[in-house]
Amino acid sequence: PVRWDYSVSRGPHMWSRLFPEIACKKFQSPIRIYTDQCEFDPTLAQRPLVFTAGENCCQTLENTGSSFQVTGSGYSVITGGPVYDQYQFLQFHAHWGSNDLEGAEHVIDGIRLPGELHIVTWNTSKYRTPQDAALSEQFDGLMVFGILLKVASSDNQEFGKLIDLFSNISYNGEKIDLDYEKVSLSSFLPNDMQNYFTYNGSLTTPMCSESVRWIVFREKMGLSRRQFEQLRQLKSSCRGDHTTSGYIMQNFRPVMPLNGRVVYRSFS
Ligand code: BO1
Ligand code: ZN
Repeated sequence: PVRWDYSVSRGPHMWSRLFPEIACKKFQSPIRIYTDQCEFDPTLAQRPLVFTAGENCCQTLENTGSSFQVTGSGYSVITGGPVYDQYQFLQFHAHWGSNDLEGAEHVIDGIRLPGELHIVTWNTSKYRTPQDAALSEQFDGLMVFGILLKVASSDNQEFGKLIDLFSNISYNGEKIDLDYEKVSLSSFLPNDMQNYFTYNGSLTTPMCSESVRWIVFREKMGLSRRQFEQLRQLKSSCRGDHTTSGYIMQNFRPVMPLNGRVVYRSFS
């Protein structure tokens, strides 16, 4: 398989050359969102988004070489909002920058925040496997929840639990069980799940499949400066591999053209 990353030679500006299929895709993510240019959809407010936590929803924590990732076993589901199908939790990961002036993928009202958390869910009503859902090229395959990360004056306790474990996943490919850590997915969702933007888009990494209903929450999550620094300490190389060095930082894709899509908001 063709390798991709966030470097100059294999990074976002090269993805459409490395994977020519990507070049002709029109409904890509992330995008710029302007609150006053979104269309208010009153039906969204009538159908609240509901998250139901299942047991063992956060099973493993790993370094994927392009982010940290918490993977679940299933049974945590999200219903309501813009969709009628049931979506099951798969994994969450994040994107961040080399400094506090960049890192988020979605840019809201012209402001680029230092990071963005992505909670990835798949449609269990229509598809057989997460893979089928991701490759469907139907906007109902996956639903990804974006939570923008901002700098806060104090540590985020729940995020801190994960960061405390980062010494076990310093290198690409390293993975640990979370069985005894009691990481709860609900603490990574915003308190206010009813105010959000939603649009049809893509995965933000190759193959950038156009299979995603995006939900970007209005409420942001705060991490301390120290916690952002700790994200930037994860390594993109494998343990013992001295041919490459480097840290996971600037693992975000630049904004892509809207190409006539409408972004809806759940609030007036
Ligand atoms: S993102 O949230 O748009 N940054 C994003 C990017 C890539 C994936 C997921 C979310 N990759 C997909 C894989 C599937 C896999 C799924 C869940 O993640 O393409 O094969 O099933 O881990
Ligand atoms: Zn992501």
